[in-house]
Formats: sequence, structure tokens, C-alpha cells
Amino acid sequence: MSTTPDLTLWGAGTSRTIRAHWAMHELGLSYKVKPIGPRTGETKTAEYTRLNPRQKIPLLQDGDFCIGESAAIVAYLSRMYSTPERSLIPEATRDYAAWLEWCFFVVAELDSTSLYVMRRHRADALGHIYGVAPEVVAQAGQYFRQQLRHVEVALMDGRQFLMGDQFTSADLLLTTCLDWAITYGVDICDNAHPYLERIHGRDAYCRAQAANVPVAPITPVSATV
Ligand SMILES: N[C@@H](CCC(=O)N[C@@H](CS)C(=O)NCC(=O)O)C(=O)O
Repeated sequence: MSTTPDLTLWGAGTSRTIRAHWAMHELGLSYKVKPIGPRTGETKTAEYTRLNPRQKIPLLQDGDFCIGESAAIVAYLSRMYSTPERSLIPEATRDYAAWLEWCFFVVAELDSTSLYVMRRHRADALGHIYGVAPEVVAQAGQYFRQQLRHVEVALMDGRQFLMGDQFTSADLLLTTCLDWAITYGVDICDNAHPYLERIHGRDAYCRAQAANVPVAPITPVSATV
């Protein structure tokens, strides 16, 4: 790239927003942060709605281009800003397909079908909006645990990352789900423990954690997510 990118990231404070912060740090990108938080009303303002009619965080502005959905942001950044020195995406076509498979697996099976279902129905999370449902929460946790068998196999025989030796944005997405599961008291698979320890030691992960802090006070409003 000949010009410095003009990047602004909206959103901080959630398991989804950290994905975008982390990808930026892995790729060594400078960016501005608008640290709006979840359920503060900040995603409903006219200014933000113009940028993101979905009224959700995170959102990335890259010059005059806007993109939402945390995994799409991470995939976009990986494709657009990987360099031979810092790459978050495999190059060979079949490796790329396998990477894509992991990304969709994490988003569909671990995030949407398991953890977000737990979030919606936990008494200490969004149960006041969507209904407290302990049985649903327990089932979703069990489903998450079952799905992790694929991760257990992928990390067998000392494999460092999902794609082997290369840390990619699929690992970034997976880590956010493993961290999230741990906060919900869900057991993770055996091979994920040393894997997480390795990943938690990455500078970019630590810097992303520090960046992923909402500035505005979180005042719950009766918004839905
Ligand atoms: N699938 C979306 C989910 C985004 C999402 O639900 N964000 C929540 C916070 S985690 C949100 O912005 N809710 C609306 C609000 O807080 O006002 C993604 O991964 O980016």
C-alpha cells in the first residue's frame, strides 16, 4: 500500500469488538477508536445509524468504506492488510478454504449457536430481555463442549494453531470464543489449554485487551441486541 490507511474502529468492550482490535494489532495497523459500548444507546444515534444501519458494534471505517460483522471485519483486514511479514490468512487456495471453514465454524457453531444463546438466556446477561432459561443455557453449553471435539483433533500432536504453524485470524476468532466460554464456566477441551496459554502471550492480544475498553458509562437501555 502506498498510502497510510485511514482506519476507524467503532466499538469496545465485547467478545465481538475485541476481534477487530486484535486483528489491527496483529497486522501492526494504526487506527482511531470510537469506543462506544453495547446497550448504551450509542449504537442507536443518527450519526452511527447512518454508518451502520444494523446498529451493532463493531464497525470498521476504512476511508469511505464501512464494514460490520466482527468476523467479516477480521477477514477483510486479513485480506487487505496482511504482508509477507505479518499475515493472518493462508495463501494457497485449499488452505484458504480450510481457513474459511474454521472461521464459519467458529462464528456459526461456537458463537451464534452456543455462546450467544447462553448470553441471551442467562439471568446475569440478557435474560431480562429474552427470558431466563437455565435448561437452554445448559444445553447450549453442552453443545459448545461437543463442538470443541473438532478443535481437540485439530490441535493434536503438538500442532500450534488451527492451520498448523501459522497463526491466522481463525485462531483469533476461536480464542475469543474460548475466552468467552471460560467466563461462562464452560469446560474447554484439553488441547485448548496450552493453545490458549500460547495465544494469551502474544503482544497483539494483550494490546487488544487494553484497547477493548468502552469509555462511556454503560447505562442499560431497553434495546435489543
Ligand atoms: N454478529 C455480530 C454481532 C454484533 C452484536 O450483536 N453486537 C452487540 C454487542 S456484542 C451490539 O452491538 N448490540 C447492540 C447494542 O449494544 O446497542 C458480530 O459478530 O459483529
